[in-house]
Amino acid sequence: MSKVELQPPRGTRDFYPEDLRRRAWLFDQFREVARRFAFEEVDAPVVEHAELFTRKAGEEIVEQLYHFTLHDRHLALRPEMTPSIARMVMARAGALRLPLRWFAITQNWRYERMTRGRRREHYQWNMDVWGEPGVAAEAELIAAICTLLGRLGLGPGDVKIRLSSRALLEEVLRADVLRDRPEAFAPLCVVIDKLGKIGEEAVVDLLTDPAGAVRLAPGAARGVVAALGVRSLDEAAQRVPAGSAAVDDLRRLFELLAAYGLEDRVVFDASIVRGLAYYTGTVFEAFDAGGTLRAVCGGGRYDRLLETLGGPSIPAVGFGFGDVVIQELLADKGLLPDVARAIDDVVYPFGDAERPAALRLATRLRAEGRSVDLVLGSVKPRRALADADRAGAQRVFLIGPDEAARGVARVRELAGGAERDEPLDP
Ligand code: 4HU
Repeated sequence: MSKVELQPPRGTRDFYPEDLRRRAWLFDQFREVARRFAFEEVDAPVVEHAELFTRKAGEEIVEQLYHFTLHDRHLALRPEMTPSIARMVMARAGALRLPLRWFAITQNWRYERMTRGRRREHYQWNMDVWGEPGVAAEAELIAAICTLLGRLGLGPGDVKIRLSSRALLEEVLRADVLRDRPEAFAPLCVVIDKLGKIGEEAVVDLLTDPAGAVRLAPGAARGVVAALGVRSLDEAAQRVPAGSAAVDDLRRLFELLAAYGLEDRVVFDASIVRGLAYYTGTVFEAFDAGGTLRAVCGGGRYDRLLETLGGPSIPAVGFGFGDVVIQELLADKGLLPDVARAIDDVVYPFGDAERPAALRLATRLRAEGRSVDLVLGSVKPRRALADADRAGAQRVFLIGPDEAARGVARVRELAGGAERDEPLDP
């Protein structure tokens, strides 16, 4: 047989121990923040019925669905967690106490066709609040993101959250270019989300494409792009009727964020719309201040997702925070830790005769909760000590013929080099 391919499938990653330690460290940060905000962890299968994800708004996430048919079932690897969470909420809608706060850390998949150097999987920390229509939910979620960023050493000068509202944009457009075409709003958002990536001309082309879902007149399309350029919430407020619910919500949200002490972390940015069709209200993304990387995280309110899946009406808001961009940013800033192994003790029998005593000692230490590396095979003392040092162990228990005869182990503290005897059976 020819040798197997050593690279994992294109766009996927192996995690060697040092990589997995770093990933586990990041996930621990996610979990710790989720715990402090009293969110409960959930999970769901990575394979779902493809129809859970298919929508007709032209979203990249749907066009890149990693899907296949097996035994007449059309299945897909999840490209994001929100639809699975929605399915879980819907399945128990009558029995759940709302509002609920759930989080998940999941591997998500996309079948990216232009593949050179592009990834097909990533992990994402997802936090959602279901059953709370008010912006207190948004404020709590954004506070959780900021808590995480702060723990990682990223201050307001490093990462800012840009925030807007699709409800506000919808108010502006409904009074004008979308007066007769309310159904064009979601696909319009999907298109204008691409503004930063493909530029104004390409966005106007898509908004006016006679074969597209939006089909604006050229002047209207330019007006939409112009509306995204408003500089402040006050300026945006002048474009909607007085008493706009969307403006009131945004003002209230900024008040709450200020009360969390986050006024320097979150800014209004009318150009934020997000690329998913299901958002209905607040939308936000976090970016590095250097402006060189993709979004660190993003989220928003999606009050009608459950209805579109055939369920009851339950308001919801959430975010996804990926594992890739944050690690790039932390690496750039020298904030990515080299996570050491966490071995406590190495137990080292000199030879076969001492092995039974050594494994009894290892078993006792393990029962005490210590992480114990029992040296296997016959290893030279220098090698055993060097390995113990590399593994970051605190202590080495050496058992040679003399120690075994006296019923002790020679204990060496690797930090200071101090040595003493300790009874094998205390
Ligand atoms: C996405 C979804 C699944 C996998 C990857 Br990589 N990226 C969209 O951010």
